[in-house]
Amino acid sequence: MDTHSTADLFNDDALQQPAGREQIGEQSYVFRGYALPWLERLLPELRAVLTQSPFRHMVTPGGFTMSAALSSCGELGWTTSRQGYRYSPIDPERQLPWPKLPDGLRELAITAAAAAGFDGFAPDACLINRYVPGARMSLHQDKNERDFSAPVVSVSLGLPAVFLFGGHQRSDKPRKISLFHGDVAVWGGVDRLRFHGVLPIKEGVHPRMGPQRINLTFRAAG
Ligand code: MD3
Ligand code: FE
Repeated sequence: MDTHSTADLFNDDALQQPAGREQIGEQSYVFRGYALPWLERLLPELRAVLTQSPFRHMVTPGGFTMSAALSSCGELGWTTSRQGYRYSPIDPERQLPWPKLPDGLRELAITAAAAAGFDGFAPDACLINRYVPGARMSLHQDKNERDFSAPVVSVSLGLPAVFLFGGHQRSDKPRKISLFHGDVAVWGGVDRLRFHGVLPIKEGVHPRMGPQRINLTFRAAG
């Protein structure tokens, strides 16, 4: 195929991937490729965490098994069960504390938060989501954290995703934002409680990460 065709130039992904910082809300930003220079440090740290606390599929209070598999590191990990959503210091699968938050992951989160205007971010929880093709996350708000004045920092790895950036009402029509390998998103302040979600991941194999998308979300939860 001719890669310089008009169709290709107007491809959605190309349009949504300029360099640098993209403002998506009053206090929300996507930093394209921000995590790429950190990956040689980050990926071994992530591998060590996942060896200790492997991905597992959790059940929602409504009885549905989530299509994204989860793990966590840091003082607190996010869990869901028939009993509800909550942060816990204990990995329920192992009945042991979650792996500690590795230094490289912590530094990346703090640096990205500061670049978005959130100085003094002190993450105590890193939720790790694994999406295989077809997995998704339906529209929700992140509201299990104690203090909404802290931002959330998200790192996307592997296969691309279409992120749904909604409003403060579930019924507000969300904007679609493509997130690629290495992109870092930071949102806080007035945008902290926006509804958001992830459309089903398309089939594919990422050259570095394989047939999956991994998303890290750093929060101050406790
Ligand atoms: C929210 N994860 O784990 S993070 C979650 O890609 C979660 O795995 C998604 O939602 C994931 O709770 C999305 C990315 C993100 C980016 C910008 C946002 C979430 C946002 C802006 C406002 C609210
Ligand atoms: Fe969320």
